[in-house]
Amino acid sequence: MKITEIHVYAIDLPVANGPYTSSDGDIHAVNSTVVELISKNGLIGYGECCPIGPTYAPEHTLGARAALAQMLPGLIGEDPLNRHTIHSNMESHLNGHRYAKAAIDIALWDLAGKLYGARVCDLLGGARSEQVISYYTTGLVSPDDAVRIAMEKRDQGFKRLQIKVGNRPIQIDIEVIRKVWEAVGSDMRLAADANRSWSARDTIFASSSLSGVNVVFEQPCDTLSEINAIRNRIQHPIYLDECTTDLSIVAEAAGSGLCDGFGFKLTRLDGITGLKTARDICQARNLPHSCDDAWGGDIIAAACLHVGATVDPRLNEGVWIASPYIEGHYDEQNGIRLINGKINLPKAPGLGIEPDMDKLGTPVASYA
Ligand code: 0XW
Ligand code: MG
Repeated sequence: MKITEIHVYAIDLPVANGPYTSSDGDIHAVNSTVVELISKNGLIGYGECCPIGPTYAPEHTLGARAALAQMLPGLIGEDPLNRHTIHSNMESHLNGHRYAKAAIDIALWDLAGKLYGARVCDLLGGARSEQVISYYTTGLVSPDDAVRIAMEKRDQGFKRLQIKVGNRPIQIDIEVIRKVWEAVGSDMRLAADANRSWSARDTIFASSSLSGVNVVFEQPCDTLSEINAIRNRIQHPIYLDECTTDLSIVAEAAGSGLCDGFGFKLTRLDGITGLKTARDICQARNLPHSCDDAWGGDIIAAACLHVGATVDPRLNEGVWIASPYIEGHYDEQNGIRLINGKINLPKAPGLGIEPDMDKLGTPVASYA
């Protein structure tokens, strides 16, 4: 089998009910990139890459498109079932830019599933459940709004809440976390995500002020060195997110006890191939983790979901998807939907998403 055509699409995803807020700033719209891989026998695989603006992480939209333009011509004629060869091929054309490689990787899994007549979750070892747990993110809001959102989401069925904090006086962050804990603490697992913005000093202060409050600190500081320096000076569990820029760091952090869990990002870790390895590293060390991405439409959501469905339920922190912030779906019938804190796995082979090509529009680049 050979790849005969590749098309790249750019899709505007305005943030509905927005803006989406975090310590990295307000997001009003994102622009996603969809990759369509067509094989000689007519099978099609879809992948996607959707950085959330240029400040959350080094990944950014135009970087993804430039990286794809660098790699895609070299993939024509390759066997889409041989992921190892394709990853080597991508490495031979471009160092780094895992998020763009991830879009191709996702499309390869989708295509392989369609060829074998299996869902991606089945290729990954099998779904633990047909309904995968999710979690909700409050945004960077006032203590009263955070409590209101927490109670609303608890009542809707969410069992986990990520409270956005940072980039404001630490006393406000402490108040937000404490009030949410007092309102829903025993009903929901809580994480406070500063998205790198707390100093080591503020993290130590927050931890001592929140003694007895059952909350995980997700990516409190910017660098691994800062986190390492305060690791034994704080009482709260630490999860890494933005620092996990490759599998080597995941293996190092898991193996050395630098953290107590992870908020993984699918496209930061090379796609489904990398995220499943991260899943297995966590299984070996009993480390809880989520299977998220920064943003994205139905294709990213489905890819996260298929991996998330295979995570040991003891360790599963859920799959975060952007769908509450996106109007409509690439695939109106099978699009990934969040219902009462859970997400149903699609039934069809591959990712189970067949985008409406009218919604993807005209390709911004094509290779044959
Ligand atoms: C809540 N998320 C999974 C989505 C946003 O893009 C950021 C992220 C996080 O945990 O940092
Ligand atoms: Mg995070």
